[in-house]
Amino acid sequence: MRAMPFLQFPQGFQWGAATASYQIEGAYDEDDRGLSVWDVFSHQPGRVVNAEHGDVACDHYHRYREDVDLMARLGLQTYRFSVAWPRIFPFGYGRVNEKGIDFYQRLVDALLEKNIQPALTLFHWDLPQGLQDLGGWANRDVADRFAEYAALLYERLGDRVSRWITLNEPLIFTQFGYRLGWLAPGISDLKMTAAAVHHAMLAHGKAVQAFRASGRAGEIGITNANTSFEPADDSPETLRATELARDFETRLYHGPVYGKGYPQAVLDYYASEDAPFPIEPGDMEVIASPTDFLGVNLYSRQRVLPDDARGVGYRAAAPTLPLLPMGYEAAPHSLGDFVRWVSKEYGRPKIYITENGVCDNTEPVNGAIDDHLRIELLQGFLAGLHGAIADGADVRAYYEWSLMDNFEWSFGYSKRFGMVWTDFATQARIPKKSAAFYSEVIRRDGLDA
Ligand code: GCO
Repeated sequence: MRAMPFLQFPQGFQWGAATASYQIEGAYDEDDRGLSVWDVFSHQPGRVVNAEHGDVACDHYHRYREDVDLMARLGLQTYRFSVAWPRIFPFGYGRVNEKGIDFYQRLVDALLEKNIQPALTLFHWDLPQGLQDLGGWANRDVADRFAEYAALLYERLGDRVSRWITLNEPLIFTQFGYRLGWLAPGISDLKMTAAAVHHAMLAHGKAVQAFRASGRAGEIGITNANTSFEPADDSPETLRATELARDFETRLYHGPVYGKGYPQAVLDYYASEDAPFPIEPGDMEVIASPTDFLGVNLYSRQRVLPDDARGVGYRAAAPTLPLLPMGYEAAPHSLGDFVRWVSKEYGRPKIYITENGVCDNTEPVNGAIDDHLRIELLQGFLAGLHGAIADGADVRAYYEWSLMDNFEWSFGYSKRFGMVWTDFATQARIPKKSAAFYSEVIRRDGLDA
């Protein structure tokens, strides 16, 4: 028998997993935590499948020690989590809540004890409701409030956290939260969307500046949501439409970080809809404050066609690959493709894959969860990533989404992304077959082709 070729990842490559505060913590009203937009939104009728919410979620707030032990048993080398802003500032600003800071200090200490490097996301969608009441991301002041919150965390956690992510997926929380209304705060208003996008990017820039001013050692970057866009055919119109998709969904959130500004086509579109970007002098310089890495989240691809009937000039073409439970295509090649593209587009930045994963709802049979679809697709994603690295992309870490099944936003608990099964009735955690697969990848620093 011939040995299978082995895909060896580079020396020092880190393997991890990711979660987010509202999706796992629960304890929504404990230790003086304030309410977030997600507490309010998820309790409104019709917003979340089965009227589910994150009041308890994975009860991680009480079980973080066991969860860190579990991470250690799986062999994780790094763990990406987010801080719930309303635990630190119950209203978003003003009074600091020491109990909230204490929780994250204990969590980080537990990680460090197990030799797991913390990667801290400052904002993963749970904006304090107190700030939403003032207009949320549509109010320019939010950028300064965010920088103050960030500065406090640098001061109180920066002695033990050295990897910082400013925002998770501004594309998603602005477009789905302020234009489509499918996510908190559930608004549909194009003017507010333009404001939210710009203020989110400004908040990112101010938080980067605050990090440099803090004098803390370490690195900081942004995490964007991505789709690998593919032209559905070779016509010049379709190629042009694919660039427009990249403008509206990718370059809008990356360009300004790398000093390229917002794409002109996007600015023109919003202006033509009477929703101009509220850019003030100096803003673009703040947003372009140099970062240390780029966080890449990616789950799938999308084929693109031109569409002149839509103001944006493009639309998604019909899927040709099997669909996953989330409704998008099973396209493992998309990770390597996107990483190649983004690496080239922005001058080969250092990249962390801050999220990649698969929803696989396979149920336990005799206590075992054989989530083979997840394993198969992860193999494909990782093989593609290996190829992109071989082609020169500077990728240093991979965080699987997610450590355990959790609250999947408007899908509630109906979509399971975990490598560990969460029994939401008992809070038992059962590692799935894909967890064993991933542990083996970590142990060998690679996988069979
Ligand atoms: C996102 C969020 C995660 C999701 C994950 C699975 O990418 O939308 O960062 O919180 O749970 O992506 O859909």
